[in-house]
Amino acid sequence: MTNLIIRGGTVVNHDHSHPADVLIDGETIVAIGTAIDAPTGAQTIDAGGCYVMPGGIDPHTHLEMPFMGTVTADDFEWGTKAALAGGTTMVVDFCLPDPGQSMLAAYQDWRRKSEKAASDYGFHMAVTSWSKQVFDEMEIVVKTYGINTFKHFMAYKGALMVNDDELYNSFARCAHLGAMPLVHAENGDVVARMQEALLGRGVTGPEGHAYSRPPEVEGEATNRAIMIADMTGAPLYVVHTSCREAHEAIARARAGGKRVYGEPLIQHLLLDAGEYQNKSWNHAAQRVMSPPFRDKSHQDSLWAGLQSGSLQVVATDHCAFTTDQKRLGVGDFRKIPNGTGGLEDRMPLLWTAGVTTGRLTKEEFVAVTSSNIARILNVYPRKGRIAVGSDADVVVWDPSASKTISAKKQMSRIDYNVFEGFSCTGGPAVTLSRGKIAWKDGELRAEKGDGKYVERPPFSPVHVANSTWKQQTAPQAVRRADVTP
Ligand code: DUC
Ligand code: ZN
Ligand code: ZN
Ligand code: ZN
Repeated sequence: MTNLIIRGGTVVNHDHSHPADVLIDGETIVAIGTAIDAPTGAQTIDAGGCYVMPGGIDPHTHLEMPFMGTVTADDFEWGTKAALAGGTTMVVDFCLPDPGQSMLAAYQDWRRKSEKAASDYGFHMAVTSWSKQVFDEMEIVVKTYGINTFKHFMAYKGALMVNDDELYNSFARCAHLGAMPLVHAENGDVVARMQEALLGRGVTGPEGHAYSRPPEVEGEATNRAIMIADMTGAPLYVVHTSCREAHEAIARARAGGKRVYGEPLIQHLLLDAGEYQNKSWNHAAQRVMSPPFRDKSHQDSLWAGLQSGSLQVVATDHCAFTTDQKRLGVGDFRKIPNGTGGLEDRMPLLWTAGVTTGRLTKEEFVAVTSSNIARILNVYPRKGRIAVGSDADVVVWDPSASKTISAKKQMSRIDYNVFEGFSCTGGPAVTLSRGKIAWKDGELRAEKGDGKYVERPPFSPVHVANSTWKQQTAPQAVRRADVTP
């Protein structure tokens, strides 16, 4: 096994920073300290002036995913190469069965597609319908596949959307299995009504997408999911929290003792609804995603949530489509494939907009890009910490690095970048993926297939035992909702 020593940097974890060298043996961190003797032949990385941080974890990607009549343009190879180039060493992708399709078949399909991954990766499983088969397969997904999270779409009516009955059944099943439900929280019935009304008034362009999905539809669905999860005793993770209404619902729930987590995206933190106004059709359509970009006042709420801890994770929802793919929606905004990219840019952008401005400390940066989600997903401290025994997923972060984001230089296979022209201060000088140099001085060294599948064990039943639902009249059997198919 090769040895590697990172000398002269400042180790930054979510709770503490200190100057130290880091010794790596093979895939694992084996020593941290100020006077480490490296074994002869160990390779040295000079981290002088740099921070030595746990590699980023992006818990929300859609790689090579069939969606809205097409397939996302970044596959596991290029999506994970983009991740590594930006300091992210693990992604968690959504395994998405068609409604009625076996989860087991979808899992096999995703394992096959992900063999190309250059970084480590895991999966969430989507629940897109409810049946005895789904009920039974969820147990296999948790116990055999090492997946402890199930995603639910409350929008995309007529395709992926599940109703409240299905949510209740699936959340209760999650609670029983020690798994956690995730929700895409938008009221899909109301969105469909608004889409029809807009088209009826002749609004067909990308701006109609944003008008049809106002913050109210997200706030309502977030509240509803929180209450349903609490009644089943399940914790809840709300993906792509984009607005004040959703953030407030999450903060209120947490203040009341509920285990609810919120995940803003780097896109919603930095881009606003002006991207859809007075812009070319292509420009606006390239930025169509759900939820859409919001007014700036919502961004302030999201930043405040990251600072106070009421929101825990910054992700990307990396779901990249080319301009040609976006043009499937010319004449009807409902047909514009929803999604934007961000994997390569998440960490440099968050450092620039968060740390260099004083909004976040460097420890908070590590928390929201890596450690918090490692804990939420139950892979900590194997991932998400610079510690002896942890995987050597390390980013040597140069706070003085500078770059201007440009589609011409990106790993992503699409022909534009929603952050085109943004200047970043701070970026990865070196990214190590389980001890291997994956990115160094602007050059990608990781190879297709270097990544490993990461299993995640079920959660402690403490989450279930601590449902805050206090309806005294409900018999215990109903409260625990030991649901049957
Ligand atoms: N939102 C997107 O923009 N793309 C993928 C799915 C989603 O919920
Ligand atoms: Zn979503
Ligand atoms: Zn998504
Ligand atoms: Zn926990």
